[in-house]
Amino acid sequence: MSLKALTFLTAGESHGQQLTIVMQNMPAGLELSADAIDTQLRRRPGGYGRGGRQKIEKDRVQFVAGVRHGCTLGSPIAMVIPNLDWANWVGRMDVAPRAEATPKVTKLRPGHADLAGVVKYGHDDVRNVLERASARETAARVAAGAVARVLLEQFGIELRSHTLSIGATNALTPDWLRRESSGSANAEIADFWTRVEGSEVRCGDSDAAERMVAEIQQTRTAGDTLGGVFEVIAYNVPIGLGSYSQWDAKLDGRLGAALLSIPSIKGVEVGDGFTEAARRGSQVHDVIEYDAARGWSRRTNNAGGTEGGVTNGAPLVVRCATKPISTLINPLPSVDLATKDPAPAHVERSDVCVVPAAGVVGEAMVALVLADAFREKFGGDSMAEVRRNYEAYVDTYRPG
Ligand code: EPS
Repeated sequence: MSLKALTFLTAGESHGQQLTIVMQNMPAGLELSADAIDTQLRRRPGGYGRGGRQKIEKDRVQFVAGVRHGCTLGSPIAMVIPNLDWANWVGRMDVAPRAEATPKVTKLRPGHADLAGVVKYGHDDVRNVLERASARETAARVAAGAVARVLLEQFGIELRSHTLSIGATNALTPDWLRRESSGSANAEIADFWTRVEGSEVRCGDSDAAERMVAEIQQTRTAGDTLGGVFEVIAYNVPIGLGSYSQWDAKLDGRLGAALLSIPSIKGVEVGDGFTEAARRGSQVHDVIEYDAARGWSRRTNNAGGTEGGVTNGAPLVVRCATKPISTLINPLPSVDLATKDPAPAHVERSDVCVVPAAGVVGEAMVALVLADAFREKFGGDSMAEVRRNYEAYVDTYRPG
């Protein structure tokens, strides 16, 4: 495996004291504030279909290393996000040994990491698995992704995400959204994203959004859960991130791995992915054009911004299929770990649908992959050095 240029680690249990994030190899001299991270954290817990936990948490980051006077130092960056719900779990989630026994979770939930986790780690309490397998961890990813995003924004890269479907309800999405090389510079595209950010299911098709909310309501009443599909688009990505030279350098593979690591994500496609399989090559490949004023461009963007595992200058487009989450209020039949007798699965406060939140997490993971590939391509220890390297390279193909 190649050494990653930008690395990050997260730690923390869902009902533990805090989430902790450590990032390595961000350049020095990047302006970074807790506000920039909190702005992204605020986008994740919203979304119709979340459970009671989101009323408790007010995710805010604290930088504890790597930043001084509002600027990165080039040393590892450490951040923490306190879990406000922890106060309600003191005792049950104590780090120190406990005299009195804590009730164990033993009824295994199909679809969660419960069974595989207890067998793998030798636990007799499913809580020891579910606390870390919980999607609470994605708050840490959004914080790391927000740091990556601050770097990318310095070079005009914009990241967006929206919901394409929830359950059986599909949104109609204009094709120009994925074709234009600029996000906020285009008024129609900017309007679409404003609508998405204002939608409680993060969907730019207002009719479909209403039907999605209704479907979530019906599903909640039935004690069930719902999945869906979201799309992430990155605008203004330079040509040349990733490489065809080695299997693990290919950007598509890196995106796939990063996105599939998000809890509940069971499928990823780049560009038109699965629908391309049924079309002829002449209908799929994006015709190349050159214009002295615009430089390189494509008539279409079916490839979703990568060819040969390398970005090609078109918007990067990835879609993720999210399975319905696995804690059901109307539980599926299962087995009790302690007795091996049949028992309904464990029921714990949870969400009905997390697709809108998952889109925000998807954006964060795409930001981290792009920032890693960006650091790999342009190197540099300080922002001034990164910028020199970036400008000199982009000048080799930029028109004018
Ligand atoms: C989750 C279960 C719920 C979610 C949680 C993920 O938490 P709780 O068990 O505390 O009600 O709300 O997501 C978050 C806490 C979050 O911040 O996204 C699970 O089992 O994965």
